[in-house]
Amino acid sequence: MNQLREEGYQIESVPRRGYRLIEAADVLTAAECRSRLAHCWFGNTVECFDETDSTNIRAKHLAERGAPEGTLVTAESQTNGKGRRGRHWVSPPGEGLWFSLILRPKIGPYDASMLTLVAALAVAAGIEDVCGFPVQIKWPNDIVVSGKKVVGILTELSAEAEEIHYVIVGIGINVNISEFPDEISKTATSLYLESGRRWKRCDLIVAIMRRMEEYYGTYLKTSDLSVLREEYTKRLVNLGREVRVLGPSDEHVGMCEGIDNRGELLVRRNGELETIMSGEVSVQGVYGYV
Ligand code: BT5
Repeated sequence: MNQLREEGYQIESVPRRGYRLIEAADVLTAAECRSRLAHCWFGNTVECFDETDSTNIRAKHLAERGAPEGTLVTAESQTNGKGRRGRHWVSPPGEGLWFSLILRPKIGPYDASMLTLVAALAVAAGIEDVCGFPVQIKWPNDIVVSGKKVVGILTELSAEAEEIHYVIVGIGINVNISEFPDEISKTATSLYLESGRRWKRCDLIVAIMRRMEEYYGTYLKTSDLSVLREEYTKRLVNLGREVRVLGPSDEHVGMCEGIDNRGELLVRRNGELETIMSGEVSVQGVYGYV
């Protein structure tokens, strides 16, 4: 009984009769993911870690050893969760979804940045399938609810000049987190905080894998976002707002007019329309995070 309680099951002792299970724990197991994704190509191979440094690092090791496209790696907690450009990703145990997916697309390395936008669309649609409330995308890789970040995506690539070996799409979702550290408490939120109810993480990961397979298939037909652009633009929180574009050496402000077929952000500045590539810059709202 103590072992089950430690794993998160809520168990009540009933005098003279034994024990009663009050609430099943929200445990994420490889067996459950695999069986619920049986008809899906994504999730064909699943590894669930209890604690690990970063699921992107684990997925990378598996990819180097030949793991197939669609391999899914999850962790209950990460000690070295990674954001972009060396930033840290807060990944406490049991309350979030921290996972990575291995892809092996036959596209050129320069097209890989679009996969972050494809993943953002799939995660947004998967969350809506399960939770039923609308979520938006902050270009290129954040999902936001009520103007706060609920998901971050980190896409990493191993490639030669013309050929991709593999892509790791790392996704962090704040599912049932009720409190954040001070440094992100103003900009971060969770599905629980936004809805007042707890969500089963396996339901979410299954919905997202299904959507990912669908949107990835659509993307591969053209190797660009021509088909997905309209849907992405509908979800784009930056659309029609002033954005601050922070480059490596300068920063400027312009009006966001959407994305182009390559997923670059269209920003109008002094009458001129410029395209912003995601690798080089960060984009913020003029008055805060969005
Ligand atoms: C990201 O970076 O948003 C990408 C995050 C990817 C995390 C996943 S978890 C599974 C996989 N394994 C990994 O090691 N990583 C991936 P970026 O856009 O650079 O945003 C990072 C910034 O978000 C930080 O500097 C904080 O300000 C903020 N942040 C950190 N943890 C957060 C959280 N849990 N929720 C919301 N914001 C957070």
